[in-house]
Amino acid sequence: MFLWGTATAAYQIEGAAAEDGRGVSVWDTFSHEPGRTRDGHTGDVACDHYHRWPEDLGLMSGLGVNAYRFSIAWPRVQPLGTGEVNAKGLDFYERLVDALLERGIQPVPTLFHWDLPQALEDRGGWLNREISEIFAEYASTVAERLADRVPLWITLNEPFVHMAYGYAMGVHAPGQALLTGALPAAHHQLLGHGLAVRALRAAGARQVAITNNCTPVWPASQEEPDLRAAEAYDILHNRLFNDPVLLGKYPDLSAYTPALDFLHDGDLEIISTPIDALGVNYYNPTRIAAPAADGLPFADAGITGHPTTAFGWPVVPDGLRELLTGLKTRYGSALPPIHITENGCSQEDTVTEHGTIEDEGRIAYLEAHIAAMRRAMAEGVDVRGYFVWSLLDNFEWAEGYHQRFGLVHVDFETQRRTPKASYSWLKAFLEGQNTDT
Ligand code: IFM
Repeated sequence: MFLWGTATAAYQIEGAAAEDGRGVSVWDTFSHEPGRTRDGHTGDVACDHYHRWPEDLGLMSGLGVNAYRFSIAWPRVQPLGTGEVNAKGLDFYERLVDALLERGIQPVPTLFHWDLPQALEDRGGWLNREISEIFAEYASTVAERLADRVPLWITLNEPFVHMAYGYAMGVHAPGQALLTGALPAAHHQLLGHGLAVRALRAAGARQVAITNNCTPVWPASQEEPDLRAAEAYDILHNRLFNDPVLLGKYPDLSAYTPALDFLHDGDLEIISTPIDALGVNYYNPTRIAAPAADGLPFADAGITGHPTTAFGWPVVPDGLRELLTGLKTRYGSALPPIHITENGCSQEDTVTEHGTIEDEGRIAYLEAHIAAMRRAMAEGVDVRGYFVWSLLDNFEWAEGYHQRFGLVHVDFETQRRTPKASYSWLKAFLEGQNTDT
C-alpha cells in the first residue's frame, strides 16, 4: 500500500510544554532566550495538539490520508533524557497510535525531531558520544510499548539540519556556532541512529528508516572552482548522512576536517545496520559557487528564475525527480525503498472575508511535486510514500509562527482550525488514487 500522509513534529504542534511531567527540551530553553526566534515566539502552546489531538485526527480522517508521520517528544517520555520514564508521556503516544489505527491511519513516529532533553544538552548534547547510547535506550523504551502496532519507525529527522543549524551556525537549538567543530554532532547522531535501529529491532519493530533532508546540488558554472565547491557541499549536506548509513563509509571529509577523531572502530558497522526504507525530505535544490574568501569550501550562489515560497525558497518540482533518480544512480542496489517524508511550502495565507483560505500556490506546489515524484518512479525509483509538510500551520523553529506550511490554517489566538483550499484539493486527489500507486 502506498502511504499518503501528512507530517508534523512534537515541538512544533504539541504545546503543553510543562504538563503531565514533560521535561525541558533544548527548544524550550532556546526559544525563551531573547533574540533567538522571530518575535520571541516559543512552542509553549503551539497548536495545542496535546489537548486537541482528537480534532486533529478528525481532520486527517476527513482528508483521507492512510498514514501520519509525527514525532515523539523525548522529554515527554523521559524528562531527563535517561532513567525514569514518565508514564503519562508514553500513554499520550499510545492513545494517539491506537486512535490512528482505529481510523485506518498508519502511525509513522519519528523518535528525534530536534527536541533533545535539556538535561542531555547539559552533558554536551550530540557532541557527547554517550548520547548515542542513551538515544538507543530511549528508542527501546518507546518500542517496547508500541512496536506491536507501529508499521514504520523513523529514528532521526534531518540530522544535517540539526548539526548545521543547531551546532555549526547556532540559529536553532542548542544555539552553538562551532562551524566545522559541529561534525561530531553528525557522527553521534548517526551512531545513535544505528544503535537505535538495533534496539528497535530487538524490541520487535517491523520497519525502520532514517529521514535525511536531501538537496540536488547545482554548480554555479562548469568552471573547476565551482564544480569543486559543489562537490564539497554535496558531501556535507547529502553524502555525510547517506553514505555511512547506506554504504558503511564516510565520503572524503578532508575539506572540513583533517582527521575523523570522533570515529571509533566498529562505528560504521553499527551506523550501516540495514534499514528498510530511506526517508527523504525535499524542499529545493541548492546552487553552489566557489567561496569568495577563506573559510568554508563553498558559497551559496542562490537560485533565480523560479517562483519562491514565503520563506524565499525556490520552487523547483523537477528537483525532486532529479534528487530521487540521483540517489538511485549513486547508491544502486544499496538504496532501500524511499518515503518522501516531507514536502510542502510556506505561503502568506490570508483568511478571506468568507473565512476561507485560497492557497492556490500550495495546490500547484503539491500537484507539481507529486507529478515529479511519479516521473522518478517511472524512471525506476522505488518510492513507497509521500507525506505533506504539514497537516497544520505550526511553530516553524526560528521563524516562530510566521511561516505557514499547513493544509489546515491555525488561528494561534483562538486555536481555531480551518481547512484551506489545498486540504480540499488533496482530499479530492486522494479519493481518486489507487493506494497501490
Ligand atoms: O518545519 C520543518 C521541519 O521541522 C523539518 N523539515 C523542514 C520543515 C520546514 O522548514
